[in-house]
Amino acid sequence: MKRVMTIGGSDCSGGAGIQADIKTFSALGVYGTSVLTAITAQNSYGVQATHEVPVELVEAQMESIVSDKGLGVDYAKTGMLHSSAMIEVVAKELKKYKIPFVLDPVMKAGSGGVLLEDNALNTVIELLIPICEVVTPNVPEASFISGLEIRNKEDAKEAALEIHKMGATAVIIKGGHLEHEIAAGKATDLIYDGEFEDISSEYIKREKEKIVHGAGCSFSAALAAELAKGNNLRDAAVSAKKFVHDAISGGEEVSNLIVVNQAQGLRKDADRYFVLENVKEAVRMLKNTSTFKNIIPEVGTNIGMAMECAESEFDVAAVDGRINPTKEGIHAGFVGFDVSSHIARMILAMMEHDKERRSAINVKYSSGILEACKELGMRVSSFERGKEPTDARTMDWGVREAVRNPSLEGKAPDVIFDLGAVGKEPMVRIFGRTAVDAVGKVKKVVERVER
Ligand code: PXL
Repeated sequence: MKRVMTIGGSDCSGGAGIQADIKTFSALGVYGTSVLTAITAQNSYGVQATHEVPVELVEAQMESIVSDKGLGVDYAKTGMLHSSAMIEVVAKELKKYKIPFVLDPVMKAGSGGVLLEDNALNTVIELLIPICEVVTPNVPEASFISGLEIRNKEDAKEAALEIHKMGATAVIIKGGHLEHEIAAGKATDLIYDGEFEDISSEYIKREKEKIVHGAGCSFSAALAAELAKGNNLRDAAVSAKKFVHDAISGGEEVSNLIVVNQAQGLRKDADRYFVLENVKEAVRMLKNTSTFKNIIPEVGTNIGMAMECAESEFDVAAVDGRINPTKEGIHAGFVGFDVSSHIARMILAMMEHDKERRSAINVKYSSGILEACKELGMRVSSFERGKEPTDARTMDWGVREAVRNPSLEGKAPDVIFDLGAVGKEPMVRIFGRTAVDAVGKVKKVVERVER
């Protein structure tokens, strides 16, 4: 495993600084070490206090990591360095051990607090820019470093050339601050390492946007992690940008704040796998329930489950070609994503009302089945196909109708049935948190019906 060392300040609010770096390193599969240069007291309103760590202790932390045969460093990144004296010692150590590093020229916190003293910018330019592999200013930082006003992309190019002349091997000026880009819904990073290149992504505008804090730190940490793994600058920058994009777009709501979620990509992949395995397990349970075949409707059964963050049918797993009774027992097609629009739309419509209710299965309609559901204490609702508007899609419309039933008092139903129409078989749909949960309900229903 590659080892990446961050040198920067603590953000007690957990959004930026060392905390963001460590989360990013873990998410990207590198081993993170951290050298603390300062402790900040901050929250979503601003930085309330800062205390610099003595420079001797910063030097000692770096020596401890570097001198250990087991630990060591493959790559580093710097964040909040605060003062000239700090920059001097950090530069000395990085140079002494020839550690390649990403320089994030942090000057201000997202909330406006000072993270670099005014007179220290010259020391960054003098001592760190000439020895870094890549420097990652945002537009205001690039403007301060180059001394040039940046209003558009041409200005950004001028600034990048200027900073490159100062000795940085490569410069990445992060977009996200240029008005016309934001207006066009884009955030474009400009890379210069002798040649120019743009990396664009969609600009994510969140309602509580000012709260999104730590994106810059996560970007430079992700860049250091990807470079440590041996990727070239362009590939590393593309990966780092995607990482931050996902962390922001998948940002978590913590009470009334939205925080950057560095684990978003991992969680999404894990959930995709969980959903797939859960539906497979549910299908195995159905196959092992011999009486289940008695409640399979004419059109067959399907069972599906959606990912937590499901946006479309692509995020819902189900059985390809449905589950049908055969002479040998119950037959089911393979389980995969995006194989049943019907069940997917039913679940997505339910999740508009209750995000936790991610699974559905359809079974035959009979008064006995419906009675059994009610006796088991399930909340039952229905819709009438006759009332369906001509331009509606049955499942989306039907679920939304059934969910609105005032007798539910705002709670999500466990069961939605309809009595069919000409050429349309009546149907019962049972919902659950997971596919296994939904099948658990189905099993109870069949047991009761068979009694
Ligand atoms: O985003 C840069 C940054 C770096 N380091 C610390 C910070 C911040 C921003 O708030 O607090 C400690």
